Amino acid sequence: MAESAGLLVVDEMHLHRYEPDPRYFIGKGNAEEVYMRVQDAGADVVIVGEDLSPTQQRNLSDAATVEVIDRTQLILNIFAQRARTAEGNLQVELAQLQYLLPRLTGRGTQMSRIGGSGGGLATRGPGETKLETDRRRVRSRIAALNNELDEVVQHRQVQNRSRRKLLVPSASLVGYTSAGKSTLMNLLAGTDVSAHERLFETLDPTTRRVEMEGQCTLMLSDTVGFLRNLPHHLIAAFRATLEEVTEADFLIHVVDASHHFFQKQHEAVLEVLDELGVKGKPVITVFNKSDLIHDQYELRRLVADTPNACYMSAHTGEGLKYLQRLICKVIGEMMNRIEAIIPYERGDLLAMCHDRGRVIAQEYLPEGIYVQVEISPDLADKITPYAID
Ligand SMILES: Nc1nc2c(ncn2[C@@H]2O[C@H](COP(=O)(O)OP(=O)(O)OP(=O)(O)O)[C@@H](O)[C@H]2O)c(=O)[nH]1
Ligand SMILES: [Mg+2]
Repeated sequence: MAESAGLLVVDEMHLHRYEPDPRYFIGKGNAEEVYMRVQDAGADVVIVGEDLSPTQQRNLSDAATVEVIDRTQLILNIFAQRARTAEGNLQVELAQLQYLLPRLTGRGTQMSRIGGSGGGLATRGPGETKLETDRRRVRSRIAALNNELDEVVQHRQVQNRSRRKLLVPSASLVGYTSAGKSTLMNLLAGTDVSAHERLFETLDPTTRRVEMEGQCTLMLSDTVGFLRNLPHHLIAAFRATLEEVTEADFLIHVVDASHHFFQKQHEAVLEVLDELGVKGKPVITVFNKSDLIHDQYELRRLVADTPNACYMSAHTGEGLKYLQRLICKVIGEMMNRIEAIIPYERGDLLAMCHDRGRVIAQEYLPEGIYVQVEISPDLADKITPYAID
């Protein structure tokens, strides 16, 4: 993560404690060792791979004589570097300020110092003006950001609603950061979404209409990657992603099967989904990066043990056909199959069957057009008046 933030790691310490020290997190003796090693290595910044209380962070920073960053702050810094759109920037600023608020002490703040030129992180922090702000001002800024985000969210909901009127089934790509969601999005949708081995490459969701070789059509969204113990206020800030995920008809969970800890990552994503209140949606599990795996037997076993799963390489395209078939299968299961005789004057309904559904059979009869079609439940309602048993 530190490297993803653009930092050069010059030294590492691994510590075991039964309980975090309330004052320094790592214990006073360890804090003194950190100071020595910071001096030796000439480090600008110390990163602790867990979350610190504001007091621990302050004390440790005093002991080390350099800035101390905890896990959440590091993630926030990566987010700040990745944010590209206005909404992305609003989300990151909101999350940073929420993190900052309990850490404001009137003697300057950790967050603002990173944003400045002092630290080793070249990021866009909340900005210099925040340095002088008191809690009240931060709170009012948080309120203003929330309002701005509300507007953006409302605007998108309008878009989503008109998208829903098309009644094409929608799916969200979800998964651990760097699992290959954007790479898969590009492969399926022919998009040009940025894919990179850096963490959290994607911050803003992208949605495209995708056709699976004429067999089925869906609206596919690429979303922000998840992470083990994703801090809660970060989740709250990423409403755009949340909405895509909670509003999708089904999810495509991309797992980097070549990763040493892919099982843990798999579980972490399921946990985050649970926290987001996403339950009961159909999930397709894609074991990705098969090109990096030698043991194909293991992959097959994984797929066999997981419902609605396939393995593939978003990089080489291997296994793409299986995924496409799986997607059409899941969509098919969500659709209603109807047989109807549509009167000749209702050509609009016939056109709808062809545009939005999958016509399995069609025949011109004297009393109308016989169709057998798979179509979403909402559209099926329009045809049921002409349905035959
Ligand atoms: N070898 C191999 N590399 C892959 C495959 N899929 C993705 N990658 C690489 O994995 C890295 C991460 O891919 P992304 O598509 O950016 O991953 P992501 O899930 O969108 O990541 P975030 O946006 O950070 O959540 C990139 O360097 C990709 O080129 C694959 O099937 N095989
Ligand atoms: Mg991505």
